[in-house]
Amino acid sequence: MKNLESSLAEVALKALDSFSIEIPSWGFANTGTRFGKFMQAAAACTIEEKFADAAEVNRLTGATPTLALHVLWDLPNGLKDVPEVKRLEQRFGVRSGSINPNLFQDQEYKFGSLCNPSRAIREKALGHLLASIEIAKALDSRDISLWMADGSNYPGTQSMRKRIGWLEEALRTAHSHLARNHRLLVEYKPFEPAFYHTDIADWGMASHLASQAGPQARVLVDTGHHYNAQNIEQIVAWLLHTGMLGGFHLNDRRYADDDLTLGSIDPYQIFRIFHEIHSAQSEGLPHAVAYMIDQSHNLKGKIEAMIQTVITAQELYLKAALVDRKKLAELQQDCELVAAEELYRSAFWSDVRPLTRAWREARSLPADPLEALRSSGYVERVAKERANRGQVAGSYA
Ligand code: RM4
Ligand code: MN
Ligand code: MN
Repeated sequence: MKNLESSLAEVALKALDSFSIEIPSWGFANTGTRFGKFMQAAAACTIEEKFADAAEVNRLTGATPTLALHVLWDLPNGLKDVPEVKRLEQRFGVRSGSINPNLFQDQEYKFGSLCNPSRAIREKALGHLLASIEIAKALDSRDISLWMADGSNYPGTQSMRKRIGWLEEALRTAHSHLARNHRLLVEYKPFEPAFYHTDIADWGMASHLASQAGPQARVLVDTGHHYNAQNIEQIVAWLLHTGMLGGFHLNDRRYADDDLTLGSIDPYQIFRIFHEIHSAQSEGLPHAVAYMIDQSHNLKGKIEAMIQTVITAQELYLKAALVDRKKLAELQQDCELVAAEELYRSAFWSDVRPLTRAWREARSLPADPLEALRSSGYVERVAKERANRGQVAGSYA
């Protein structure tokens, strides 16, 4: 750090030290599109392999201490699988992160889970959500992260209002089972797999449901879950203002929920989102914001893509940390439009790579994690080990 201007270096150290990103177990598994899967020899099939890959990402980046788990894919036997997960946590030095219930794969969920017209199916879905909360308790995970595929495909075929009521009721019950340190994160998405209406289509609906559920519920913003041209940083500003921001599923998109590499299409948007958070933090943001990656690459090497994403997130987070917020507030107050915009933009355009590199060196991490992955031979080694064992069927897992 000594060669860098000391105030900049200080901002960088502080910003990067405080920025951890959770990686998803499903990001290491074979995934595909609705047209097919391209298998990768190095893809992880077992929970042990997923922990091993997560540990490799954390070893090289120093920024990913937790692994998000999807209950059905990672703990198919529910609570019974917890001791094994705990052993893996110890062995690989990575903790379990958010617990993601799966309310979209079982045949019964064809017409919905928590919003299904059938009481029995709603109860089954609630049972799974409550079981997921118990898993979070047993693993000492803070966040239970709920995404549902519920919705309908044809106008007039479902009562949207009845479904709101069922959902409110289910989330209230779920909330009453949370431990004191838990948070229930409610994710929204306006399309896919339902294409006429989804039961939690946007941040307003998610925020309403979270407030109805209770004080420990928050909204989860997946950056891929918006219509084109949506001003996501404004949504983030609102959620910060109302105290309802729980965290992010980070990824990029061009058309739909593409789950492309963060910043590969619109890095400025992620910068603008991070700016809102830094700005709220500088005014004493009262609660935690979880940063989680939600990407599962079909074409790129999975570990490589994960590391590339972590690096990109750190760079954009740091760029946003460099905005001179005091000066910006003055320019905003005086309506100095061009000067304000130039100040904002110049932070985005500054090359922070020397700073991230210096941070890594100061923390005894590889200066170039992607290069370190290549020279470690990890991917080739696990590809060989994993090549000939049977593939696990099913999406993501
Ligand atoms: C959804 C959503 C969820 C993720 C699933 C696999 O589109 O983003 O967060 O758990 O995909
Ligand atoms: Mn998501
Ligand atoms: Mn998604």
